[in-house]
Parts: sequence; structure tokens; C-alpha cells
Amino acid sequence: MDHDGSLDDLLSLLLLSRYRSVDLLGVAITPADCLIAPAVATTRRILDLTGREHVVAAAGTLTGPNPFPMAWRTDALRVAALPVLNRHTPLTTPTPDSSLPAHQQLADWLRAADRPVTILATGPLTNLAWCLEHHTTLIDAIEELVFMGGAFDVPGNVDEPGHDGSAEWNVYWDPAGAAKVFDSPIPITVFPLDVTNTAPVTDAFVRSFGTHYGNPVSDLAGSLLALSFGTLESTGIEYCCWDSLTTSYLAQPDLFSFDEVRCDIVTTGPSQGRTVACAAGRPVRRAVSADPAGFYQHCVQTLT
Ligand code: AGV
Ligand code: CA
Repeated sequence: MDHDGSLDDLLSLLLLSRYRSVDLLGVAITPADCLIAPAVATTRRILDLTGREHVVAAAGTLTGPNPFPMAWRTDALRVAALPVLNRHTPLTTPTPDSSLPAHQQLADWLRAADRPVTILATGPLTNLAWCLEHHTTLIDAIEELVFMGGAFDVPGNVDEPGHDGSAEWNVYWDPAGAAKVFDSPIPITVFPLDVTNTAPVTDAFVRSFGTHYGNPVSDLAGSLLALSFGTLESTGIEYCCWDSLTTSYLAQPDLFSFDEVRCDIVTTGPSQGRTVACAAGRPVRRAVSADPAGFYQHCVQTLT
């Protein structure tokens, strides 16, 4: 997994860690929608909480040209301080955090893998782009990239001076990195805003974790979701289960339907970071619809 430390990324890590069928090779953290130190600390604690104490977490050092708003990046600071993640101080287990930066660690994981690897990317593609550029043979180690990003037939979610609003943030943060990955022959399954917009964080979904109060995993899930409240009021855009919906595909692919689209990424100018369908583009498998009620139910079942 490569995530970027937002509330929804951390919920995704929690979900993924609970999938017993997933052999989790490692977690890379991109310093995009987070401050890296609390995002790594929180990742470590979630892995320990879910019995994944042997999984290595690697802190990212590569950055993109378009920083996330600082008001969003501080979410990981609040999560790192939640009581449910601070029941044991110091950690009860040794912390196998990587001494390598995330991009180099990702390359090592791919090089050492004895079977094809699925990369779940819930943040920008900067680390993977570096791997493909510096170690071209690693392409063969990758079975599939599952990526939350892009916006096709709906508005983007970037609201920045000089930008036309057509891009989704994970692509916009590092448009050239995303383009590098899309220009490679890796099979890509993409979950754009078109489909993630159908799974907002609803009041009923958040409150359903309250009925399981006392279970650390469900307390953390409910707390992560509760911390997203106020997003609509302060930004005009609903907080959605962007990453967690994408993650659920690994356990419940039947929640989705897909098409195949050829697309390109705009890397410069006022539309930079936009994903555009075009006949000359590269083919991706694109989620086009989801079953939100089935997704919420899947989360509650998996996290309680
Ligand atoms: O564009 C969606 C991506 C997802 O990977 N992130 C949030 C998810 O982790 C960016 C984002 C869009 N709106 C946000 C975001 C908000 N209001 N707060 C934090 N991050
Ligand atoms: Ca994210």
C-alpha cells in the first residue's frame, strides 16, 4: 500500500489490515495530504493494533509541485493523539519502520517479491513513478495498480488559484508522476471521483460504529470518520469514502462495475492533473458504479 495519511487513507489502512486474505508486503507513506511524522506514527500504531506488527512502514521524502492545504494535512496530528492509538506508550512491539525512504523501500519490496504484487495507491503516484523511472524491470513485478484518483465526467476537487477545478487532488499533487505511471504498461484499475462521489461519509454510517463502542478497531474507525465532519460546511465539498471505497475493491470486487477507457493526464497549465478520456490515450479499467449501501455494511462488518 502507498497512502498519504488523510483520515480516509488511515481508515483504508485499517480496512486493509483486517483483510486476512491480503498478504500485506509493506506500507509506503507519501507526504502529500498529511504531515509525514504523525502519518508514519499512526500507520505504525494501526498495524500494531490489527496484528500486523511485522509489516514495515516507510516514510516518503519525494514531493510533488502542488502542496495540499495545510488545514487538511494536520488531520494526522489529531489522529496520532487519539486515546485508542495511545493505550500503550511506548509501543508494546518493536517498530519495524524502514530506514529507507519510501520510494527506495517500494523498489526493494517489488524486487524481493516472489509473486506478482498489487499496489493499492490511495495518494499520489510519486513513489511508484520513481521506481518505474529508475528500475524499469520492476514493472514485471506488478500485477495491478489499484488507484484512487482522477475525475472524468464530474468536476474535480482542486480549488486553487489559477486552476480550472477539473483535476482530482491525488493526480494534481504530482501530475508528472501520475503521467509517468499512466505511460507505463502496468495494468491500472482506477476509482475516480465519478464513483467515489456516490459514497459520502454519512451520519448513519459514522454513528453505526457507536453501537460497538469499546472495540478498539471500531472506535478508531468511528473516530476517523467523525473527524471528517464539518468538511462540507468549510469547503463546500462533502468528505467521501474515496480511498476506503477503493480499498474495499480488494475484498469485495462485486460491489463495483467497470468499463475500459483510454485516457491521458494533463501535466501543465490551468487543467494540470486532469484525467481526460481520449482515443489515443492508454487503456485503464475504470470503476463506473458502486453499491454504497453494500460498502457501508462491508466496513461495519469488517471493522467491528
Ligand atoms: O481527492 C481525494 C483524496 C483521497 O485520496 N484526498 C482525500 C482522500 O485521501 C484529497 C482530498 C479531497 N478533499 C479533501 C481531501 C478534504 N476535504 N480533506 C482532506 N483531503
Ligand atoms: Ca489519500
